[in-house]
Amino acid sequence: MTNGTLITVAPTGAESAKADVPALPVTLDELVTTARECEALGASVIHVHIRDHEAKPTLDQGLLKDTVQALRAETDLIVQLSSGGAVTDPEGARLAVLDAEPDMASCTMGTVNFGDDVFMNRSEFVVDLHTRMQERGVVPEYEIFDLGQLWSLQRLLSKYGLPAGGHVHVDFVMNVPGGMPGTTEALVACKQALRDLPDGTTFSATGIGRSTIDVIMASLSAGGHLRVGMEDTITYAKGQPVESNMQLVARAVAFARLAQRPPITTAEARTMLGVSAR
Ligand code: KMH
Ligand code: ZN
Repeated sequence: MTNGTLITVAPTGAESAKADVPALPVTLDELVTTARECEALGASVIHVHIRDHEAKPTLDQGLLKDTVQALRAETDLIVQLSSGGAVTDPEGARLAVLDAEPDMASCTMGTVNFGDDVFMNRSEFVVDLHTRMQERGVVPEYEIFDLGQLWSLQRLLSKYGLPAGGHVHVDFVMNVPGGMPGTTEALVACKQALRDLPDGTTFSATGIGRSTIDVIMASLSAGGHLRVGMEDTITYAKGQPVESNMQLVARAVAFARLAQRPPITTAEARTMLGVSAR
């Protein structure tokens, strides 16, 4: 078990518009440049949403395949595609993300209110996603928006078996309006609930919006890992827009170093997560 910190960058997401957030990477070139710079700073996983030529969220198969190939060619990062997409994406397109053959994909463990929208994740859909990932050797990151979703994960694993790679890694996505808050108390409750999951289960945490710093500190002190990026945070401090994903990764790395849990390498991250070497 490493004492270091796995740092995931989530550079784009599906929620912010390029017109509102000009620093958001939306083209393949912008994404690859961001990925290289974040890797150099200490990120080892990239959580990817892509945009079309109008900078709108898309799950286009060809673009997803090009993206996976380009990130593999230009970086050593673990490439994790979002299977969540945007709240409007249909289940079929979300399952088809796996056809782009990423190292990892996200797998959200239940339906959650998402601001004024609903992020739908029916049980049957989650089972489909989990079993298809097992068949294809794609390692899941289970996204947990609320405490009860950890019990759904425990039921999923006991009925359908461990994920590809044999290791369970979850990400607590905190402070979504409709999910759990981005507080130390909520993170500790989630961590305690991990006792019902397989030994060695690891966790990252993501604090949406202004909860990002509280969640970074809570996760580091609780032995967890970090996800940061402009998918989750577009304001660096009050009245100060985020300038780049690198700024957020650099801040997370600085916190991790202060906690004496420096960023782990991509090779260490592969070993920890059960992702095969290329
Ligand atoms: N964009 C959200 C609806 C994921 O990537 O798996 C879903 C999301 C989670 O971002
Ligand atoms: Zn996402």
